[in-house]
Amino acid sequence: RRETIAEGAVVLRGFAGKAGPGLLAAIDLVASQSPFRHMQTPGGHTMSAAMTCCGELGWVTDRRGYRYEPRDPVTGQAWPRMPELFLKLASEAAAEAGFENFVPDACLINRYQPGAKMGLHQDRDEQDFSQPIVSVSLGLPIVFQFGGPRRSDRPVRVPLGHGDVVVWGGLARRHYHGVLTLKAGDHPLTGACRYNLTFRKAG
Ligand code: MD5
Ligand code: FE
Repeated sequence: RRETIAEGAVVLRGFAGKAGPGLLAAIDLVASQSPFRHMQTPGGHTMSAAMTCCGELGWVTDRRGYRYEPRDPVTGQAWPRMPELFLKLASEAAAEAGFENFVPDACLINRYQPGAKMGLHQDRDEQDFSQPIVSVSLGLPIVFQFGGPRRSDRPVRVPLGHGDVVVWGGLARRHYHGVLTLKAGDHPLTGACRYNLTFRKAG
């Protein structure tokens, strides 16, 4: 159930499967307070994945750039609090991969519908790169692309399905990555969507 895809990148197959219904209910609660939205990139494109956040800090992008904000720019309010189930799952997954005491302050929730994708990029808006990132896939499967420290490094493709959790630490933390276009499908829990929860220590 534990696969290493590169130094510092560990896939825990199905780790979040049992928690699926609870996680979906928690996503709905977060989204009832801070709705999913399609953000603008600094280059003026609209992101194809819809996003919302919870926790002390939320990741946002607009024409001014990428950053973390303590408030949701759509509602003007603080982001919804991080559900206990999210904190528990993220810290258990991190510990399973060798990172004890992981306490995320930010959770980005990505919702992919058929046709949505995320191009190769690095996560580098966080303060502390010694902390891992934990990502949780829910619903429809997708193909993840995992590259190297340079954009030109040829990525490997890793299929990710419902309940799969990936812990990105060490060197992998700074590698280029993205997901291919989501194909249409119907998942018993999420219908036509894939959700990804990305837990980070951002501040
Ligand atoms: C997703 N989301 O499937 C992915 C999962 C994002 C994002 O990439 O930024 O919202 S997170 C995967 C990840 C995080 C940090 C490092 C690496 C991968 N990596 O080194 O490959 O929606
Ligand atoms: Fe990323």
